[in-house]
Order: sequence, then C-alpha cells, then structure tokens
Amino acid sequence: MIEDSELQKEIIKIKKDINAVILVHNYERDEVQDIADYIGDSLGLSRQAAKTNAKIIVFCGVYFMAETASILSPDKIVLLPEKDAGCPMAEMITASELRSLKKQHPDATVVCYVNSSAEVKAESDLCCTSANADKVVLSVAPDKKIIFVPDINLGKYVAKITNRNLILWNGYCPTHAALSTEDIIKAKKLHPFARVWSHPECSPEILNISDRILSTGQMTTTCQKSEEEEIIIATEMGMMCRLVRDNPHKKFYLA
Ligand code: CIZ
Repeated sequence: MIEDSELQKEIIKIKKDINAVILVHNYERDEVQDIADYIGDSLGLSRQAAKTNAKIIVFCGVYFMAETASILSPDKIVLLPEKDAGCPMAEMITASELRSLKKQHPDATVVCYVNSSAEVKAESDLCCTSANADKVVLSVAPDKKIIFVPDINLGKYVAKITNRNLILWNGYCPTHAALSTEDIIKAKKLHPFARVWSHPECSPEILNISDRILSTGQMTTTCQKSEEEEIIIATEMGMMCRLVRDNPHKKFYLA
C-alpha cells in the first residue's frame, strides 16, 4: 500500500507539472485538506480558482461544486477526482420539476441554493449560499413571491430571519437530517460548557436549541474571532478537521 505522504508528494508534483490548482471543500478529510491550494466553501473556492492562472481545477468535493467552478471558469478544465461524488439534496429536484413549480407560480422569483445542479441553476433567477441566503432573499422586492429550492430547512430558516413568505421544496441533506435534538441534548449534557454551532441545513428544532447558526465558511471565521473555547459542531464530520487544525487550543465535539 502506498503511504499517504508518498501519494501526497506525487499529487503535488503532478499538479505543478500540469499547472493545476487543488480546491478542497471544508467537508473533506484531513489527508485531502493537506494537499489543498485552497480550502473553503463551494462558492469561495470556485471564486478563488477563477482568479488563478491555472489551466486545470481539481475540485475535491461533490458534483455540483465542480459544476459551480466550471460556471465561473468556463475556460478551465475542471476535474472531479471522485466522479460519482454526488449531493443527495442536489438530486432531489430536477430542472423539469422546477419548471412545473414555476408554472404554478409564474410571477415568482426563483432563488436556488448552491447545492443544486447547473440545470436547476439555469432555471433560477438567483443563486445563494448558506452564508448569504438571507441577503439574497432580501434583495427581492417585498411584494414579489419567492420560490426557494431545494433545501426545506435552509428555506424555513431564511423565511424566519427575513420575515418573508417562501414557497419551499421538500429537499434536505440526509446527513443533517440524521441529527436529532436528542443528539444535541446528549452532547450538551456531556459537555455542559460547550456552545452549539449548527449548519442551517439542520432541522428547525435543532436550530432552535443552537447558540449559533453558521455556514461552513462562517464556522471557520467565527471560530478564529470568538472566545468560545468548547464547541459542539452540528454538520458534516469533515468540518472538524478544518476547525481543529485552525484552532488547536479549542475543543470541538461532533454532535
Ligand atoms: O456552500 C457550500 O460549500 C456548502 C455545501 C455548505 C456551506 O455551508 O459552506
């Protein structure tokens, strides 16, 4: 078996030879984050790659992320190392389903979450991330109807904080949906001094008992600024690698 470190050296050598840039999503494992040129959220990474003069983008993430990078860098070749890496939530709505929904609400503005296929994005008026969904929704005139797809949990959260009525789709992230309020309560009992940080793809019940609701990018920046020393993290486990690496003196517990 080839050691991780040997493989990493080989990957970095090939990357230089072919003028590629390696983007690694916050959710990826440590050994993949180790070889990254950039680590971040899907939009941030795609924006960074667009600014480089690399000819090839290697996107260590899922399909919709590679598509996003390709949309922002149409002249670059985008490679997805694990070609079957998909996002179940993105697969929960198709372009034709969105077209049917638009027919039912012809005057509505469509806001789609970045966790969606390029075809669904093409049917939408605006695209948002979990970090800017509230701002994007508030940019739509108050008298306009808004369709928000595909994540029902992010949609409910954004409807609440913006006080806007959103027409929602029943998409969700199975990983965040697998978390229950009991998991959070259990983690709080085990770590009574810890704060709870949840991703907005979690259920409204979990968000209601969380101290902060943050996208992956917001988790990294908030962690560096805040004085909170012990944090229960309610999102994909790969996020822990990034947080532990950037904040070695803090304690993190995966919900
Ligand atoms: O936009 C992203 O990269 C995802 C999937 C989540 C987030 O909160 O950053």
